[in-house]
Amino acid sequence: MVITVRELHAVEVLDSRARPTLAVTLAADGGLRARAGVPAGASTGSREAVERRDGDPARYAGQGVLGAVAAVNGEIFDALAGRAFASLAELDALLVELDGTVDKSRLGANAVVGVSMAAARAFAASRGVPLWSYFGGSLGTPRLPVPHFNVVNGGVHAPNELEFQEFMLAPLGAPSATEAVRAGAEVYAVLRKLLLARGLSAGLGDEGGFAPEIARPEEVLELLVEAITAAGYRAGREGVAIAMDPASSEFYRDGGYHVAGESLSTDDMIDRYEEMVDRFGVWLLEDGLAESDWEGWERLTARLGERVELVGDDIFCTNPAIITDAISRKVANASLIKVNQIGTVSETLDAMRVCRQAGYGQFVSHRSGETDDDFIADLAVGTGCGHMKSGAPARGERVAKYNRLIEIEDATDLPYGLGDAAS
Ligand code: 2PG
Ligand code: MG
Repeated sequence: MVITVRELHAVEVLDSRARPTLAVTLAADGGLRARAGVPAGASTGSREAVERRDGDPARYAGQGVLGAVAAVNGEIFDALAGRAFASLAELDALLVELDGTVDKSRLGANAVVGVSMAAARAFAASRGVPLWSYFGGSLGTPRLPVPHFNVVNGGVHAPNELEFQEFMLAPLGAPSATEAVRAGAEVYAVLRKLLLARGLSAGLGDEGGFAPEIARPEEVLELLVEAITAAGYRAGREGVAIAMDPASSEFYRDGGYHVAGESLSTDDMIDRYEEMVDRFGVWLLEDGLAESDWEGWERLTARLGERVELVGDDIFCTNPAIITDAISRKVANASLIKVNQIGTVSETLDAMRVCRQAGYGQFVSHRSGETDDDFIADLAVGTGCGHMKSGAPARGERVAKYNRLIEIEDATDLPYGLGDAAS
C-alpha cells in the first residue's frame, strides 16, 4: 500500500524525566493519521545516532529540542510532502539520505526517528492492520515476548550508591504475557515491603524500579530471590528468572571496573558474574563489560556464552555493521534493540535481521527517558523476538508497553515466550 504524506508536525513535549522530547504527527492520503513519541537515553553508547539538543542554557538547561522540531516541520516535511512511498524502507532511506551524516547528527536522530515511527504506524493503518501485524513475518513468527521488569535501579538512573543500573524480573515460566505482567507486579509489591522492613528506601529511579541504598549487586540479587519466593513464585527459568544490565561502561575507568568501593579487572568481573549466575540463576546479562573492552567481551562470551544470554547494548548501538563485526569476533550472543539508537525503524529491522541470521538474540528495549508511546510492544510482538524490557511494572510510560502486550494477547491467540529467537 502506497502512502502519500500530506502533513507532518512535531512539537516539543516532555519525557518521563522532565526533559524535552518530540511528539510527531504524520497525516497521509486516505485519512491516515499517526503519532509517535520519541524516547531518549541516559546511559548512551558512544556510537549511537546523535540526538539534537538546542544547547541553549536559558531553556531546559540546554536540553531543548526546538531545532529538531524545526527540522521535522521544515526540511523533512518539504522532502516528504506530496510524495508517494511504496514502503517504509523507501521512506526511511530518504530520511537517511536527507540527513547525510553517518550518525544522523545533522537533522538529529530524535527528529528522524519520530518521523520514521509515525510513518511505520501510517503504513500499518494503510493496510488496516495493527502495528505488530505490519512487522509480522518480516523476521520471524509473531509471538508475545517475555517482559523484563526492571525493579531495582542504580547507575545513572538513580541517585543511590549502586553502580549496577538494572535488575530485572523475567517470568520465563509464566503461561502467558498477561500472567507474566501479574507476576512482575506481585513480586514488585513484595519487594517494596521487604525494602521497607529492612529500613531501606522504596523511592524510585528513572525506570520506576526501587533505588535503595545498597552498593553490592549480590545483596540486591538476594533480595530479589527472596521477593520472588515470598510472592509465591519459583526463582529460576521455570518461574521468574533474574536478568541484569550493569551498564558497565559507566563505571569502567582507568582499566578497572569500580564496584562497591573496589576496582576490579575484566577477569575479576567475569569471575564475579559467573558466581552470580551460579548462585542466583541470572539468565541474561546485558553490558556486563564496557563498550571499549572488546577483548574482555570475547573472554566473557567464551566463558558464559553457552549458559547465559549476553546482550550488547552500548557496545552495539543497534548498528548492523557493529553487530556484524561482533558476530565474526564471537562477542556476545544477543543485541539490545533500541529504535532511537540507530535512528530509523528500517535500520532497526536490519539490525534484528543480522542477529536472527547469526543466531543472536534480539532484546527489544525502551529508553530511560520515555513517553506514553507503546511502539516497542508491537515491534517486539511482530518480530517474534521473544523478549522485551520496558522498566518497572509501575509508572505510566513503562506500564503503557506492558498493557499493550496484554491487549494484543487478549485480541489474538499468539503464543507467549522466548521461542527460538532469543539466544
Ligand atoms: C539501557 C537503557 C534502557 P538508557 O541501558 O539499557 O534501560 O538505559 O535509555 O538510559 O540508555
Ligand atoms: Mg543497557
